[in-house]
Parts: sequence; structure tokens; C-alpha cells
Amino acid sequence: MQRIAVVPGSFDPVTLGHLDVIGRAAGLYDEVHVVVVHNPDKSALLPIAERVALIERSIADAGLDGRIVVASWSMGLLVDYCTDVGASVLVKGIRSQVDVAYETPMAIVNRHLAGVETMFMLTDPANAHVSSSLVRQVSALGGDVSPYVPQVVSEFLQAAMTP
Ligand code: COD
Repeated sequence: MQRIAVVPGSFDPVTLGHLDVIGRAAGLYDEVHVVVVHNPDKSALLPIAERVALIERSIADAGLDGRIVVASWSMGLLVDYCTDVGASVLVKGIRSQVDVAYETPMAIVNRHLAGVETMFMLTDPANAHVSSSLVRQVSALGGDVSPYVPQVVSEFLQAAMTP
């Protein structure tokens, strides 16, 4: 049986922390779906289609192994996407206790709703301070985001911020 996992997120934009989790998940499962989901609690910087394109290019540039599908989902529950593609596992990156506290109720509800389990993958310590919101802030103020994001994202943001 194919082991399919979903790595969901806002990915606004994708960071080196996200990319590390995606690559490690791809080493554990037969197929990994990276799914861009709108988070209503956050104000968005990039359109969903742009986020998908940047993830696809980052994955290609990183030469990641494994079958990785990049998609977006706006049709309701995330577990419905999982059911549609036959995925039984969500993979969530964890940087701190804050992430654990945020993710734990969702993990329990997703298992109750559809039997989808959540695997918590600890971040690489090199990426423990990296977040999309930090990248958005540094970029908006004219700072260098290249230590935190794939090169294609850094170039994209630099071009977008250049008057
Ligand atoms: N290192 C490792 N992991 C990281 C890093 C890093 N540097 N940065 C972020 N992550 C992890 C996050 O902890 C998260 O697991 C994932 O990567 C995505 O992060 P973001 O910031 O891009 O995305 P979020 O947190 O805004 O996305 C939240 C989701 C949209 C995935 C979440 O809200 C969700 O699962 N929604 C489901 C909607 C639903 O069906 N709800 C009903 C049942 S719960």
C-alpha cells in the first residue's frame, strides 16, 4: 500500500524550515503532498498561486527526492483533501512549545474527524527561529531574507520590493 502524507501550511512564503520538513517527509513516505491552505488568522502577503509556484521551484532547485505533489486546498476541511488523495498522515513541523500548543488540538480533531494521524517533526535547530511572518517583516522593511528562504524566494521578494 502507498504511504501518502500531507504537509500543510500557509507557506507565505515557503522558508528553509518548511523545505527541510518537506524533504525529510519525502524520505519517509512514498508520496508527499505539500498543500497550501489559507489561514484565516493571518493576513496574507502572496496569492495562493504564487506560493504554490515558489514551493515548486524551491523543491526543484533543492533536487528533493521522492514523489512530491504541490497543491492548494480551499474546499473545506484539510482532512477532506487527505481523504480525497488517500493520505492517512499529516506532517507538521515543530519549533517550540508554542507550535505544540497550536497543533495539538488540531491533531486530535483531525483524527476524530477522519482518522488522519498527525506526525510532529522537530525542526532542525538551524531553522528553529525561522518563520514566514519573520520573513515578511524583514522583507517589508528592506532587510536581507536570504538566510531564511530558498534562493528563488529571496530573489522574488527582492524584485517585488524594488520600486
Ligand atoms: N521549521 C519547522 N517547521 C516549521 C517552521 C520551521 N522553521 N516554520 C513553520 N513550520 C511548520 C509550522 O509549525 C506548521 O506545522 C507548518 O510548518 C506550516 O507553517 P505555516 O506558518 O506556513 O502555516 P500555518 O501554521 O499558518 O498553517 C496552518 C494550517 C493551515 C496548516 C492549519 O491551520 C491547518 O492545519 N488548518 C486546517 C484547517 C482545518 O481543516 N481545520 C479544521 C480541523 S482542525
